[in-house]
This record gives sequence, structure tokens and C-alpha cells, in this order.
Amino acid sequence: MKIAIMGAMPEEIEPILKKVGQYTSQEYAGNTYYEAQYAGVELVIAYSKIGKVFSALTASTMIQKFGAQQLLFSGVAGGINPKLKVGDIVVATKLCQHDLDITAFGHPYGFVPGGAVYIETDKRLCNIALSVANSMNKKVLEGVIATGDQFVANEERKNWIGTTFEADALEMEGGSVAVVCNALDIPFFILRAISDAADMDASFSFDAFLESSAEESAEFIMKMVEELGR
Ligand code: 4EZ
Repeated sequence: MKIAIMGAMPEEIEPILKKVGQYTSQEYAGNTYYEAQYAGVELVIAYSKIGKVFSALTASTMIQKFGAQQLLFSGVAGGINPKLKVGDIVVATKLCQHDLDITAFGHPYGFVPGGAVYIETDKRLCNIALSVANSMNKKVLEGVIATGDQFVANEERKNWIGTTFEADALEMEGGSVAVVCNALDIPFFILRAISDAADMDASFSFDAFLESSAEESAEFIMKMVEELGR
């Protein structure tokens, strides 16, 4: 069983590469793919670059070229649910694209014909996450993650995304990775640690907490890999 671990930014996968220690690397389609063994599990690891298009390309490559049979995403997100504070972990139950809009034709936000507003993550992987959280004595929130090609730093936009999609957190890659994994029938899981509140202070909070929150997320993901290797 080969498992893909992806992030969007170098900061999101650096702690993972550090943890696996030894790896080989290969360039493909403008990204670097790292292959390693960890806790008896074969891994392919990469960061995609930011946004829906780059992340779709990377997810597709990990599956179709590197043979990944499951995919775990680790990274940071902006919090919408006021329960979520910087450093807290959110596990996506389902994802949507908040910037997908053909409402001019009477369709709901986030919908295009042949698609669906929400794509669900793998229940088994979510349950493993909950048991890992339990064993670490850590609280995680299961919720909806909304994805779009925007860094949201605006209270009004954030609240619109929250009410329109009942979203708990937002970021820029999960929804597109979900589309790819769903189409290719690959169980996937999206984990994010909060770096900011997607408000007017978001860019400052993001800069201050990217590293520590990415680390939180990566540490959790590696605990999950250990569990998957059992
Ligand atoms: C995108 N990621 C942010 C990338 C920002 C700056 C150089 C997560 C994220 C996010 N995305 C954290 N906070 C966010 C926010 N407020 N809006 C969108 O996945 C790169």
C-alpha cells in the first residue's frame, strides 16, 4: 500500500521529510516528488504550490504516476468556526469550492453539471484520525472545509463562505484534491491546523503561525501513518 502525503507549501511538508529521514527525489511536471518508507509504509511526498490547479496536478500525479492508493493532505487553514483557534486541528468531513459560480444559470454556488457541491472524505481515515487524536489527548474538530483560489483576509467574505457552505475552515487546495481523488476512486483525507481567522489580520497571523501550525498538522499526519502501518 503506497500512501501519498501532500501539502501546498514547502513549510507544510518539511516536517514530514525531516521525520522520514531518508528519501529519494524525482522531478516531474514542475514539482519534486519524494519517496520514502516510514513505519513500514511506502510514501510519496510532495508540495504542489498554492491553489486548486497546482494541487489537482500534484494529486493526479501522485496517484497516476507514482501509484499512490490513498492520499493524506497536511497543511494550514483559515478558521471560520469561532471554536477554531490558531493551532487547532480540523479534519474535513467534506469539501467544496467556494469560488465556483455559475449561479447566473440557476445553479447553486459550488456546483457545475456533472459535479457536486460537496465531496466527502474517506470515513475510515477520519475515524483513524479521531482515534489518533484520542490517544494524543488532542481535540480535533470534524467539519466542512471550503476551498477557493483566494487568500481570504476579509470578515465579510469569510462569513459569506461560512453561511453559504456551512464551512468551518477555508483554504486553497482541499476541494480540488477531493475532485481528483473522487474521480480516480482513491480514499483521501484532508487535515489542516489553523493559522489565522481569515479576517483583516489574516496575513500577519498566517506569517506568524504558518510554521508552527504546519508542524502541528504534520505531526498528526505522521501519527496517522504509524497507525496505518500497524
Ligand atoms: C492555502 N493556504 C494559504 C496559502 C497562502 C501566502 C504566500 C492555507 C490558508 C488559507 N487559504 C491559511 N489561511 C488561509 C486563508 N485565510 N485563506 C485561504 O491553502 C500563501
